[in-house]
Amino acid sequence: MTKRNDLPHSPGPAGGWGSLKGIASIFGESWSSPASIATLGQLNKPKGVMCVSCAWPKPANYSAFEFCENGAKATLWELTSARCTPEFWAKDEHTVSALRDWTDHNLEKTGRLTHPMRYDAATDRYVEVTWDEAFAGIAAALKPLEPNEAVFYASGHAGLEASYLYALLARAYGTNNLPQSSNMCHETTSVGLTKVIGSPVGTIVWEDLAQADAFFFFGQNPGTNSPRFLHPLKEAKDRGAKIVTFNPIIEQGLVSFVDPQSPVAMLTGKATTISDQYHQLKAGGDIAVLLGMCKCVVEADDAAKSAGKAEVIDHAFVEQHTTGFDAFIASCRDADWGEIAHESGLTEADIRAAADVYIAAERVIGVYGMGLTQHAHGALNVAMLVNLLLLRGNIGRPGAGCCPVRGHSNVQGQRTVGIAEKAHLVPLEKIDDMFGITSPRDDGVNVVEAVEGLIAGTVRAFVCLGGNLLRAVPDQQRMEQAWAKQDLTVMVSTKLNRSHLYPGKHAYILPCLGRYEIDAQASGNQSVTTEDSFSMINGSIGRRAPVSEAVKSELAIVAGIAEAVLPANDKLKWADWTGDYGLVRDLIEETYPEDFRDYNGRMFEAGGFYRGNGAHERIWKTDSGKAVFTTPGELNSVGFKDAPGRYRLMTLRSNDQFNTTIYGYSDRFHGIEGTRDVLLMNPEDIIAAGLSEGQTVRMITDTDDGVDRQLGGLTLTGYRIPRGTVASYYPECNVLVPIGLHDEMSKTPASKSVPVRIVADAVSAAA
Ligand SMILES: Nc1nc2c(c(=O)[nH]1)N[C@H]1C(S)=C(S)[C@@H](COP(=O)(O)OP(=O)(O)OC[C@H]3O[C@@H](n4cnc5c(=O)[nH]c(N)nc54)[C@H](O)[C@@H]3O)O[C@H]1N2
Ligand SMILES: Nc1nc2c(c(=O)[nH]1)N[C@H]1C(S)=C(S)[C@@H](COP(=O)(O)OP(=O)(O)OC[C@H]3O[C@@H](n4cnc5c(=O)[nH]c(N)nc54)[C@H](O)[C@@H]3O)O[C@H]1N2
Ligand SMILES: [Mo]
Repeated sequence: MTKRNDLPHSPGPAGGWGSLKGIASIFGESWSSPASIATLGQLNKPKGVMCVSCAWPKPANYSAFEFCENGAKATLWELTSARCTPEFWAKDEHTVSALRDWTDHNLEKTGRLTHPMRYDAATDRYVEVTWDEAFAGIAAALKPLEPNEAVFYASGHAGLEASYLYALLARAYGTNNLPQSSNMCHETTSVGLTKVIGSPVGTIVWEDLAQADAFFFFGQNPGTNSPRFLHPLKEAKDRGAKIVTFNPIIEQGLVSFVDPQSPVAMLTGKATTISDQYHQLKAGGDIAVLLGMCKCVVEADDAAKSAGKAEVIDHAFVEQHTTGFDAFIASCRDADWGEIAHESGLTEADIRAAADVYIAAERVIGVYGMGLTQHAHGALNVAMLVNLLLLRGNIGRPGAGCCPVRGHSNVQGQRTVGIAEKAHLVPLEKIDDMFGITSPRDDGVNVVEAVEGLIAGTVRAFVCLGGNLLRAVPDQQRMEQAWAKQDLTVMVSTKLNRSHLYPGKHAYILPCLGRYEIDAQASGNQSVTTEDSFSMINGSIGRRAPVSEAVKSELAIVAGIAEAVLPANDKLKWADWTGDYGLVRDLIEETYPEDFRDYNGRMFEAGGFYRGNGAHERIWKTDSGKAVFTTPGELNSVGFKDAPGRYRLMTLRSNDQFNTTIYGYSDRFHGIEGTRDVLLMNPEDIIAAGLSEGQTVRMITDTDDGVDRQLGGLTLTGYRIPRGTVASYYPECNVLVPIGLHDEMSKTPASKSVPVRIVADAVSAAA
């Protein structure tokens, strides 16, 4: 049942002195200036600056330091004093081909990009251009294309104002090809949750955290990925709430936490135990676990009924608010414990113990992340968690709900303001009316379809508002070849990354201001807004000097491209909008009046203003107008059959990275230091496979689609992980993920269950 952390590597608690050391090492590594420490003090507070790291909400009652280890790292990394200037590119050894041998870490460590650059094929390097030349060059390459041959990608960094205009640019140009980083992330939520509760986003708000009696964590790792979550969790534990975790590996933040903001805790080292139960299920085993837990709830309800006790299932809620109940509970009754145990890797007793906590709690929050979304049946994972919550009416009342934890700081908001490849999600008629354009009505491509289009040669131009798509997507090797065949690649970026190193025929790097910098425009210094995981909108004001006079804001870059590419149109006032972002917020409010009422007036409210969410009020915007119970057609979320020698690979994040940005090589929570080239495997599996710890191994993707996918040079490391499941780092493993392996409903790549074989490296090299 409750499993202690007795793995060979024994990291200290999350938070505590370890986190301060982690921050200090980035400070040294990125050569941030001492003044950047002052910026940390302004993070996530009203009229401060919203952290560029994750989308965890900002409490209205903030503390003196409302930032975490990773927010501090992201901030210091962006505020580095290193600069990647035109002189960098002029050095003999810095050809684009040579830079492909650099690590992700070293590429970004060259510092902030300072000047717009154009790729020069003759010398194989980027050379400086003026902004006007860059915009004219981009327009010349885009204009001859069929609009659907171009893709406008966004990573979830840019604020709501720039994002709204970016979507407008794409539609006025003629395409809904607006994929976003969430296509690799929580698209499973956007599609799967909408289907069952009619909301594409989580249903809880900040106050619910303080009222929940129990939290269930399925595949989300707050210690690394949303560390400020640990504070409300600690408070919940202090008042007696229970936490139950399902995760194939031990994540330290879910084990124990020392609050770095508590002097007593820091000096005494007194850690709070986070999880009361920690269940190490197999990767892909969540459907079985959730079915087992629901089975226990149904049994308990039956027993209560026959004993004349209070019901366990909230039948009044089920009756009034849901559909599909009868079929679902029939599947619970039919479910076989032997199968559940086999599919989950847990015992019946483990699952019953978790269900006991669920049943005893009046108010429950179900938290999840990539461990549920990045699977072939990811949407079913999400629907199963919703089933569990619906049984006891745990959605749409105080202290209860569904809490997908989002990644990038504005990833959710970008979707809210129109960065969407699905036409029906956007009020196109209204937009056409407002701007005198004709938006296309056909759906655009998501990330997987964009990659397929690249490989097929039907996508010929890519504009990227942030991100490092080439490194983030599956089938990376095939992508590199396809990416460089395009007519045009445009990257709006803050730092150098691998996506810059496979330039199309025409290629531009456009450096932008970061959120911490002063954004001076015609009407004065501008602020921007973002939306967090709880649908709260927050204003953010940059106060630091720009990295270089030659960089532009993201909004100004979008407007610059638009002016060069689009025909003249009196209603598209790019120059006015660039001069005053408040005008763009007025447009957003006009387009989405319910969500953004009095936008300019409310943007600096403490904790942000709430955009609202039907499911939070028990208004279900589903086809049936009710919340939906889903009868599972599968018992695991994996898209392939088990076979001898075939393992389920889950791709990991370290606490020393933010996605493809690798801050360093110290993953103290996983106990891995100095390298990322490791393969974590159960010691019994290592022996059974005839391998030995410390040996160098190679992973080979075990599919028969005719594509050879391999990754070698990995040190085999014995680890406390269930048999049959192995783990290694993202993004390095992306060469192994087939583009065709994705959630069936949303096409989110199945990065948490990739079928692999493992061989000794030398053997395979000789083969
Ligand atoms: N420091 C840091 N912070 C980040 C990021 C980062 O890279 N670094 N990335 C940001 C982004 S974009 C995102 S989307 C979020 C991601 O944050 P998370 O959603 O937490 O994502 P991961 O760490 O990829 O995976 C979450 C957990 O799922 C577990 N897991 C894997 N497979 C399974 C499974 O089959 N079942 C269950 N139950 N668990 C499983 C893993 O062990 C891991 O602990 O974080 C954001 N914040
Ligand atoms: N195997 C595997 N693959 C995965 C995942 C996984 O868990 N496993 N996770 C997936 C997930 S959840 C996500 S979200 C994607 C991430 O995919 P992306 O969002 O495309 O990638 P990032 O690494 O976040 O992008 C980093 C780059 O963004 C740029 N940047 C940083 N800040 C800014 C800014 O303020 N403005 C602009 N314009 N640019 C900026 C910098 O140039 C930096 O190099 O990867 C996905 N891929
Ligand atoms: Mo993400």
